[in-house]
Amino acid sequence: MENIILVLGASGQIGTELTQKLRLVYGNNQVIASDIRVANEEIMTSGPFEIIDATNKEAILKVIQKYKVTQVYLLAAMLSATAEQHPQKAWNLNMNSLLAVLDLAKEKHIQQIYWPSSIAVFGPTTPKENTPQKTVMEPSTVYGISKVSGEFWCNYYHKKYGVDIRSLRYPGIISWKTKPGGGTTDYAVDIFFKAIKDKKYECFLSENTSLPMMYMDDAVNATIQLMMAKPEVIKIRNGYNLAAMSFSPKEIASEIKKYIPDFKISYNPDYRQKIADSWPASIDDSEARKDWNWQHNFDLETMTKVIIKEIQKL
Ligand code: AKB
Repeated sequence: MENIILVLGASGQIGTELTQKLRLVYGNNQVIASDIRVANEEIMTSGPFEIIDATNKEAILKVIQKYKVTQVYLLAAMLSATAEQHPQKAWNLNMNSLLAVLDLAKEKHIQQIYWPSSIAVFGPTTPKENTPQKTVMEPSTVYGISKVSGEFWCNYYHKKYGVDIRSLRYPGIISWKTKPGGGTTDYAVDIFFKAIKDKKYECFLSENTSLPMMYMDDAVNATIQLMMAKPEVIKIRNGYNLAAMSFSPKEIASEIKKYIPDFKISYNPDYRQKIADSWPASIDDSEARKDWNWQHNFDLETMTKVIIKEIQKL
């Protein structure tokens, strides 16, 4: 049976690029993009688009039935920094959307789900370096609480109802096509735009705050690779650790200086520093590498080179 894919949250940072790649892989008309707001021009015109509130199970079901959807990628979410400002809204969006999609799979309307977890499932009591797959998960953020709870729900629906749910604990995702919104790792995107435009950047994290990060291309490839893997190789149903690189604001700034020598960074940590301090500095993703052959392609050096080149062309 052919795959018909629905992407919920296709206007967001990851949703935009994931939808474009899925359309390349599966064909434009096999991938239905959706969001609560309109998407960019290319997403709107290259294939079907529907306005959907991802917490509205009936609205999702309508679209599933209209297009005979087999797989749902649920990318709609409120990220860590915004979630701290709007805890109830974040909980409602992040949880109700996941439970709606899990129920639709349990009721056999769809066959497979992708849902992103995050390094935010970890907290201050988690080992900070090379954080293992299975370890203490006591998040101190609203976003982290929603992600850890979501992971438990994914595991539960898989074990109890046989739902084919797959998930990755994304590190900070860095891209240049669509900007992120409301995350703690967003500085690592903004820094490129400000470096090229203003030759200076004021960072909201302190200079030595090291966090796990990944270039968008690697994140999109990992996601599609995980979804294409045979069910028997997927040993973890709550969320695979996933890693590519770790760096601090000071380290990315010095990499950028190789291309923009007069670039200056200054530091003015705000409430997001506390969030970053509660997260791991590096991640052990050996289970993903072992189970479904995950490999990253970009490190800080290669990613910086590509992003600077691409932003300069804009
Ligand atoms: C955030 O900063 O909130 C996200 C994440 C690490 O999940 N990028």
